[in-house]
Amino acid sequence: MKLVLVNPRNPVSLYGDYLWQPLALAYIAAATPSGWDVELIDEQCEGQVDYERVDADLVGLTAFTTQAPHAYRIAQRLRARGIPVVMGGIHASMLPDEAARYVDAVFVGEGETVWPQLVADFESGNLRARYIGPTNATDMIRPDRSIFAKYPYAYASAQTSRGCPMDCSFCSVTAFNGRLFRMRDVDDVVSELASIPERDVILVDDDLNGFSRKAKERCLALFRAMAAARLDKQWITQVTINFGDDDELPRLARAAGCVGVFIGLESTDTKSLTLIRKDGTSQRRGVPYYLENLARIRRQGIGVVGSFIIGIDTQDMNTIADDILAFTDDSELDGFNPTILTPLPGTRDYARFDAEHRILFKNYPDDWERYTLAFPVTHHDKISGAGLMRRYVQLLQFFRPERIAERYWRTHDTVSPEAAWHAFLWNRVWSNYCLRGGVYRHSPLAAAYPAEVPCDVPARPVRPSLPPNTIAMSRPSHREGPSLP
Ligand code: B12
Ligand code: SF4
Repeated sequence: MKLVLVNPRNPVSLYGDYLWQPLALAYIAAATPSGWDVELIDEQCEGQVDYERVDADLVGLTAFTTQAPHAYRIAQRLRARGIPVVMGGIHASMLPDEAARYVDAVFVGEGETVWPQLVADFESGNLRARYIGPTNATDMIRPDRSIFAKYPYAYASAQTSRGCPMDCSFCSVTAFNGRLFRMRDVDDVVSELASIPERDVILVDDDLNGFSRKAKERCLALFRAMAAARLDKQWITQVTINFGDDDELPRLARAAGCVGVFIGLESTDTKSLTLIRKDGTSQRRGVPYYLENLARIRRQGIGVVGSFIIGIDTQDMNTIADDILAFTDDSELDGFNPTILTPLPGTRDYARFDAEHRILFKNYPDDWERYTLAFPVTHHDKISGAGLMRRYVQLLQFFRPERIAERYWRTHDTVSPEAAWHAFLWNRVWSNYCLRGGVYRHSPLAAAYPAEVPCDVPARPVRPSLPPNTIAMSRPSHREGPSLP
């Protein structure tokens, strides 16, 4: 019997170049009974796939929300050929009734424990319409990464914890994975990492360091064990800003191979951090807290990608883009993840915007393709959709190629060469996104970029990389740039 697992392409692809192994499907592959052949089709790597030629007894689809409409089209094509389709992942878990209209079985929740039952039901001709996996399991099986061998991913992926105790209003993690922060056994994680041949790894945890003392202790133990095992990895992950509360976590993380962290900073004003319910210290202290902690993390040789949201009700829409860009300068942020507030299914933001009748695009499922986080889908009293897009394009100035080169060398000289490389990969993907498949490809901004940012170390700018303070004073303003659409 043959199982084909599909990661559908995001049609308004956020990433021109896909770098990361979709770990969920390796867990499903591992949970599949022996005797089955398992093959992965990752459209993010393949582009167009001819589903008339796909040979399978059963197909498993995964999808983020923006991928869902395309996933449904794939299901229709396969089912027309008599191939049964199961869909799981975050979107199907949040909206199982919608998914049920397009597939034979919907899988809600985490897959490992209940997938073998689904396969057994399928083998006996009793496939049910819905399966529910638990989201409180603490034991995790090892993913079967052999399915990734056919694609040239830049990062292997692994996971050391699940769940998040916070409940930020825009995020679906707590609704999906639960509030319980579930931590894997340290030795098990280290031995799994040791079995990964690739040097570069993304730990796809929602929040590697968590918020409790217990979570921090586990993190310290994990880093010590990773360092002692001399894994020789360069890894990146997501943490929360409290990762930089003292030197200890970042110092040990670096010794364990950490080269970059992604942090949701979200906004530069404390009112907005309160509205979206970030952690208490961020709500209270905001930017000064961010600056202190980012400096502490970067001092240890770890680069930081900061994620921001525009379109929060309490933000000043006249200044927010300038404020965020000024923060990227002041903090010397190595990489950037700008987003527009988007009510994703299952989140508190979705419930609120919907109750206030402010969601503009509700022709579902097709309109889910607009929920890229780079396109305004809600109504605001203070700013029009076009205005919000202009602000967003303004933020994209961060990715101007000459700035990517300048930033690469600044991170190289002041943080670490490894941090520079990994932040560059992130920024490069985003630059290509501005240029190619993205929703902003028709903006005059795109014309100001070269056709593609090559995947090579950028040439050192003629102006030598300056020490941080001097750069801050002499760097050209982000506000200079091509005129906005
Ligand atoms: C790592 C990560 C990334 C990484 C890598 C993603 C990748 N390679 O797939 C990067 C940084 C690239 C990324 C980018 C984005 N991400 Co992201 N990301 C995550 C994160 C933290 C973990 C995902 C993961 O790999 N988990 C580990 C695996 C094992 O868990 P899992 O995916 O849940 O899979 C289990 C179950 O869902 C189920 N399952 C999954 N698929 C299937 C299929 C079948 C057939 C079955 C039976 C079961 C099943 O079984 C699996 C094993 O238990 C999640 C948060 C989360 N908890 O999901 C956000 C999350 C998925 N991301 C999210 C978003 C919004 C984005 C971006 C759009 C953000 C942005 N603009 O920057 C982009 C879009 C990327 C794209 N595809 O175009 C949202 C998606 C919400 C939604 N409704 O779509 C999430 C949920 C976070 C949030 N804020 O709510 N992301
Ligand atoms: S945004 Fe981060 S801290 Fe907030 S709930 Fe989601 S995973 Fe947790």
